[in-house]
Amino acid sequence: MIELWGRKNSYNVQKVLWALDELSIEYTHQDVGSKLGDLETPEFLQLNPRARIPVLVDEGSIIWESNTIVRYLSAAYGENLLWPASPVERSYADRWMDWELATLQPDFMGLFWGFYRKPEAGRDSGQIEKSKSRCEQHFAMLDNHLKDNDYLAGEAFSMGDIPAATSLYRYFEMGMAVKKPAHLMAWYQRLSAREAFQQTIMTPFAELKGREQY
Ligand SMILES: N[C@@H](CCC(=O)N[C@@H](CS)C(=O)NCC(=O)O)C(=O)O
Repeated sequence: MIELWGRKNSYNVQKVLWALDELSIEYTHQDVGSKLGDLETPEFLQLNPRARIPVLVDEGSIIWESNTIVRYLSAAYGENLLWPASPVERSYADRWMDWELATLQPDFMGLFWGFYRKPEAGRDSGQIEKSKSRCEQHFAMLDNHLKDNDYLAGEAFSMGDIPAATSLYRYFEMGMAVKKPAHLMAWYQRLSAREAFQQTIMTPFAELKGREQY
Protein backbone atom coordinates (compact mmCIF):
# COMPACT_ATOMS: atom_id res chain seq x y z
CA MET A 1 0.00 0.00 0.00
CA ILE A 2 1.24 3.50 -0.83
CA GLU A 3 1.42 6.07 1.95
CA LEU A 4 1.54 9.81 1.25
CA TRP A 5 2.75 12.24 3.88
CA GLY A 6 1.89 15.93 3.62
CA ARG A 7 -0.98 18.41 3.98
CA LYS A 8 -3.16 18.53 0.88
CA ASN A 9 -3.01 22.33 0.48
CA SER A 10 0.77 22.26 -0.07
CA TYR A 11 1.84 23.14 -3.60
CA ASN A 12 4.43 20.34 -3.72
CA VAL A 13 2.08 17.75 -2.23
CA GLN A 14 -0.53 18.69 -4.84
CA LYS A 15 1.79 17.61 -7.67
CA VAL A 16 1.85 14.14 -6.12
CA LEU A 17 -1.90 14.08 -5.41
CA TRP A 18 -2.52 14.90 -9.07
CA ALA A 19 -0.23 12.10 -10.31
CA LEU A 20 -1.81 9.58 -7.90
CA ASP A 21 -5.27 10.56 -9.09
CA GLU A 22 -4.35 10.39 -12.79
CA LEU A 23 -3.14 6.83 -12.21
CA SER A 24 -6.11 5.86 -9.97
CA ILE A 25 -3.69 4.69 -7.29
CA GLU A 26 -5.10 3.98 -3.85
CA TYR A 27 -3.10 5.34 -0.92
CA THR A 28 -3.32 6.22 2.72
CA HIS A 29 -2.70 9.80 3.78
CA GLN A 30 -0.85 11.31 6.75
CA ASP A 31 -1.79 14.95 7.27
CA VAL A 32 1.51 16.41 8.44
CA GLY A 33 3.08 19.78 7.81
CA SER A 34 0.21 21.85 9.10
CA LYS A 35 1.22 21.83 12.75
CA LEU A 36 4.31 23.55 14.08
CA GLY A 37 7.19 21.12 14.56
CA ASP A 38 5.51 18.01 13.22
CA LEU A 39 8.14 17.59 10.49
CA GLU A 40 10.90 17.71 13.11
CA THR A 41 9.88 14.57 14.97
CA PRO A 42 12.36 11.65 14.93
CA GLU A 43 9.71 9.58 13.13
CA PHE A 44 9.34 12.10 10.29
CA LEU A 45 13.08 12.85 10.04
CA GLN A 46 13.66 9.13 9.44
CA LEU A 47 11.46 9.53 6.37
CA ASN A 48 12.91 12.81 5.15
CA PRO A 49 15.98 14.29 6.85
CA ARG A 50 15.18 17.59 5.09
CA ALA A 51 11.99 17.88 7.16
CA ARG A 52 9.84 18.69 4.17
CA ILE A 53 6.69 17.33 2.55
CA PRO A 54 5.73 15.47 0.40
CA VAL A 55 7.10 12.03 1.22
CA LEU A 56 5.83 8.85 -0.40
CA VAL A 57 6.35 5.38 1.02
CA ASP A 58 5.75 2.46 -1.32
CA GLU A 59 6.12 -0.98 0.27
CA GLY A 60 8.86 0.33 2.55
CA SER A 61 10.72 2.37 -0.09
CA ILE A 62 10.91 6.03 0.91
CA ILE A 63 10.78 8.69 -1.80
CA TRP A 64 10.96 12.46 -1.28
CA GLU A 65 11.27 15.59 -3.48
CA SER A 66 7.95 16.18 -5.22
CA ASN A 67 9.18 15.96 -8.83
CA THR A 68 11.12 12.80 -8.00
CA ILE A 69 7.93 11.29 -6.57
CA VAL A 70 5.96 12.24 -9.70
CA ARG A 71 8.69 10.62 -11.83
CA TYR A 72 8.71 7.52 -9.62
CA LEU A 73 4.92 7.06 -9.81
CA SER A 74 5.01 7.62 -13.56
CA ALA A 75 7.81 5.08 -14.10
CA ALA A 76 6.35 2.48 -11.74
CA TYR A 77 2.64 2.78 -12.55
CA GLY A 78 2.20 5.10 -15.52
CA GLU A 79 3.88 3.69 -18.62
CA ASN A 80 2.30 5.37 -21.64
CA LEU A 81 -0.03 7.30 -19.32
CA LEU A 82 2.35 9.69 -17.61
CA TRP A 83 5.70 8.08 -18.52
CA PRO A 84 6.58 8.42 -22.22
CA ALA A 85 8.02 5.12 -23.47
CA SER A 86 10.57 6.68 -25.81
CA PRO A 87 13.70 8.07 -24.12
CA VAL A 88 13.65 11.15 -26.33
CA GLU A 89 10.03 11.95 -25.51
CA ARG A 90 10.77 11.25 -21.88
CA SER A 91 13.55 13.81 -21.97
CA TYR A 92 11.03 16.35 -23.30
CA ALA A 93 8.86 15.71 -20.22
CA ASP A 94 11.88 15.69 -17.90
CA ARG A 95 13.22 19.02 -19.03
CA TRP A 96 10.00 20.82 -18.15
CA MET A 97 10.01 19.19 -14.73
CA ASP A 98 13.59 20.35 -14.16
CA TRP A 99 12.74 23.79 -15.51
CA GLU A 100 9.82 24.07 -13.10
CA LEU A 101 11.99 23.18 -10.12
CA ALA A 102 14.98 25.37 -11.00
CA THR A 103 13.35 28.33 -12.72
CA LEU A 104 9.58 28.70 -12.41
CA GLN A 105 9.07 27.57 -8.83
CA PRO A 106 11.44 30.05 -7.12
CA ASP A 107 9.76 32.97 -8.90
CA PHE A 108 6.23 31.64 -8.45
CA MET A 109 6.90 31.03 -4.75
CA GLY A 110 8.35 34.55 -4.46
CA LEU A 111 5.08 35.88 -5.87
CA PHE A 112 2.73 33.61 -3.96
CA TRP A 113 4.46 34.16 -0.62
CA GLY A 114 5.18 37.85 -1.23
CA PHE A 115 1.65 38.71 -2.34
CA TYR A 116 -0.69 36.09 -0.94
CA ARG A 117 0.84 34.62 2.19
CA LYS A 118 2.35 37.79 3.60
CA PRO A 119 -0.07 39.89 5.65
CA GLU A 120 -0.95 42.98 3.58
CA ALA A 121 0.85 45.42 5.89
CA GLY A 122 4.19 43.67 5.42
CA ARG A 123 4.15 43.30 1.63
CA ASP A 124 7.16 44.50 -0.37
CA SER A 125 5.75 45.86 -3.61
CA GLY A 126 9.17 45.96 -5.34
CA GLN A 127 9.79 42.28 -4.62
CA ILE A 128 6.25 41.36 -5.72
CA GLU A 129 6.64 43.26 -9.01
CA LYS A 130 9.99 41.59 -9.71
CA SER A 131 8.61 38.08 -9.06
CA LYS A 132 5.48 38.84 -11.08
CA SER A 133 7.46 40.11 -14.04
CA ARG A 134 9.68 36.99 -13.98
CA CYS A 135 6.61 34.73 -13.79
CA GLU A 136 5.11 36.55 -16.77
CA GLN A 137 8.33 35.97 -18.73
CA HIS A 138 8.30 32.27 -17.82
CA PHE A 139 4.67 31.87 -18.81
CA ALA A 140 5.27 33.78 -22.05
CA MET A 141 7.96 31.23 -22.91
CA LEU A 142 5.56 28.38 -22.13
CA ASP A 143 2.91 30.09 -24.25
CA ASN A 144 5.30 30.16 -27.19
CA HIS A 145 6.10 26.46 -26.75
CA LEU A 146 2.39 25.61 -26.51
CA LYS A 147 1.70 27.33 -29.82
CA ASP A 148 2.86 24.15 -31.55
CA ASN A 149 2.29 21.58 -28.79
CA ASP A 150 -0.91 20.57 -26.99
CA TYR A 151 1.11 19.49 -23.95
CA LEU A 152 4.62 20.20 -22.74
CA ALA A 153 6.20 16.98 -24.02
CA GLY A 154 4.29 17.10 -27.33
CA GLU A 155 0.91 15.74 -28.35
CA ALA A 156 0.07 13.75 -25.23
CA PHE A 157 -0.43 14.68 -21.60
CA SER A 158 2.46 13.35 -19.47
CA MET A 159 4.31 13.76 -16.18
CA GLY A 160 6.02 16.74 -17.83
CA ASP A 161 2.83 18.80 -17.48
CA ILE A 162 2.31 18.20 -13.78
CA PRO A 163 4.85 20.39 -11.94
CA ALA A 164 4.55 23.48 -14.16
CA ALA A 165 0.74 23.35 -14.33
CA THR A 166 0.32 22.92 -10.57
CA SER A 167 1.10 26.64 -10.16
CA LEU A 168 -1.54 27.85 -12.64
CA TYR A 169 -4.70 27.59 -10.55
CA ARG A 170 -3.20 29.66 -7.73
CA TYR A 171 -1.55 32.05 -10.17
CA PHE A 172 -4.89 32.87 -11.77
CA GLU A 173 -7.01 32.72 -8.61
CA MET A 174 -4.95 34.55 -6.00
CA GLY A 175 -6.55 37.89 -6.78
CA MET A 176 -3.80 39.56 -8.81
CA ALA A 177 -4.24 40.84 -12.37
CA VAL A 178 -1.85 38.76 -14.50
CA LYS A 179 -1.34 38.32 -18.24
CA LYS A 180 -3.26 35.42 -19.78
CA PRO A 181 -1.60 34.47 -23.06
CA ALA A 182 -3.84 32.50 -25.44
CA HIS A 183 -1.88 29.24 -25.84
CA LEU A 184 -1.15 29.03 -22.12
CA MET A 185 -4.87 29.49 -21.45
CA ALA A 186 -5.82 26.80 -23.99
CA TRP A 187 -3.45 24.38 -22.20
CA TYR A 188 -4.91 25.40 -18.83
CA GLN A 189 -8.40 24.74 -20.17
CA ARG A 190 -7.38 21.30 -21.49
CA LEU A 191 -5.97 20.47 -18.04
CA SER A 192 -8.99 21.91 -16.24
CA ALA A 193 -11.18 19.43 -18.09
CA ARG A 194 -9.30 16.56 -16.40
CA GLU A 195 -11.06 15.20 -13.34
CA ALA A 196 -7.78 14.63 -11.50
CA PHE A 197 -6.81 18.29 -11.99
CA GLN A 198 -10.19 19.47 -10.69
CA GLN A 199 -10.02 17.19 -7.66
CA THR A 200 -6.46 17.91 -6.58
CA ILE A 201 -5.37 21.30 -7.95
CA MET A 202 -8.53 23.39 -8.33
CA THR A 203 -9.18 23.39 -4.61
CA PRO A 204 -9.84 26.37 -2.32
CA PHE A 205 -6.73 27.81 -0.67
CA ALA A 206 -8.08 30.89 1.18
CA GLU A 207 -6.86 29.47 4.51
CA LEU A 208 -3.31 30.31 3.33
CA LYS A 209 -4.03 34.03 2.79
CA GLY A 210 -1.99 36.32 5.04
CA ARG A 211 -0.59 33.27 6.83
CA GLU A 212 3.17 32.87 6.92
CA GLN A 213 3.08 29.90 9.31
CA TYR A 214 2.49 26.54 7.66
N1 LIG B 1 11.90 20.73 -3.28
C1 LIG B 1 10.99 20.15 -2.30
C2 LIG B 1 10.33 21.27 -1.51
C3 LIG B 1 9.49 20.73 -0.38
C4 LIG B 1 8.86 21.85 0.43
O1 LIG B 1 9.45 22.93 0.60
N2 LIG B 1 7.68 21.56 0.96
C5 LIG B 1 6.99 22.52 1.79
C6 LIG B 1 5.48 22.51 1.46
S1 LIG B 1 5.16 23.04 -0.22
C7 LIG B 1 7.13 22.12 3.24
O2 LIG B 1 7.49 21.00 3.58
N3 LIG B 1 6.84 23.04 4.14
C8 LIG B 1 6.81 22.79 5.55
C9 LIG B 1 5.41 22.53 6.03
O3 LIG B 1 4.46 22.46 5.24
O4 LIG B 1 5.26 22.39 7.26
C10 LIG B 1 9.95 19.30 -3.05
O5 LIG B 1 9.68 19.63 -4.20
O6 LIG B 1 9.45 18.32 -2.48
